[in-house]
Amino acid sequence: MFTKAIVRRPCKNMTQGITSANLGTPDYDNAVKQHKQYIEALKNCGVEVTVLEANENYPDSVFVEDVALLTPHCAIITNPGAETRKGEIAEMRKILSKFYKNIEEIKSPGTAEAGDIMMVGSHFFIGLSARTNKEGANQIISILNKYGMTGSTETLEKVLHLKTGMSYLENNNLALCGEFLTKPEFQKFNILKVDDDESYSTNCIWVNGTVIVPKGFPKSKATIKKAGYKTIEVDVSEFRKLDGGLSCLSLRF
Ligand code: CIR
Repeated sequence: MFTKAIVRRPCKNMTQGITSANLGTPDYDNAVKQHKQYIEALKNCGVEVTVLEANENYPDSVFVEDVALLTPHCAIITNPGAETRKGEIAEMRKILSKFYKNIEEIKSPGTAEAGDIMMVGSHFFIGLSARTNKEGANQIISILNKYGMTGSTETLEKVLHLKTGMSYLENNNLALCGEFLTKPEFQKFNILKVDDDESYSTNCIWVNGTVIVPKGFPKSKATIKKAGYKTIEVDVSEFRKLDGGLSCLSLRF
């Protein structure tokens, strides 16, 4: 169960955020509205939400998930692979010290973004991507081992972050799409296949028995409901324009 979440309000400079999406420039006012609805959805799932103020110095700072990996035993401050995001970690370290006694960090030349890391119980799948390198993944695995947890790596081919293409929904259920569907290590899960035309919705989040899904993907929503979950739809179209999904917008712990 999660009891808490951390989010950061979008900043006006989000229009300068990194993107490969080709969906146009995000509309700041609409992003603010959508972000408020996202916070409401988290609260409806029973978590207490810490809302950080917008930080105009970092256009992508709304995507808080990438700068820390929160585990039941420690917080790991990452070292983002994107140059313009590296500075986001300083403030996050201060904030997490209010919640965690054990705070670890990834050091250069290791890079990691936690959008590349998926928690399945005490095991963590780590995507090797343009943002998370082998050295970063090895540092994460060593830290996890120190606290009695484990990690393993996956090489990404097409997607930005590991969780762009998969979400663990607890109870052995794994939403998967594209390049991940056939990977042998995921065959032990009950795979909830996401069709290519709804691939954006693979990034959804389990929060205390409810799955928050992006608005506008009816097939995925039906698949998740059929697997026994209550769903809440949230429109995150403005964040999609910056390659961001639902999970990227919060840290849940
Ligand atoms: C970036 O490229 O870093 C942001 N525009 C999007 C980050 C999305 N985060 C995630 O998938 N965990």
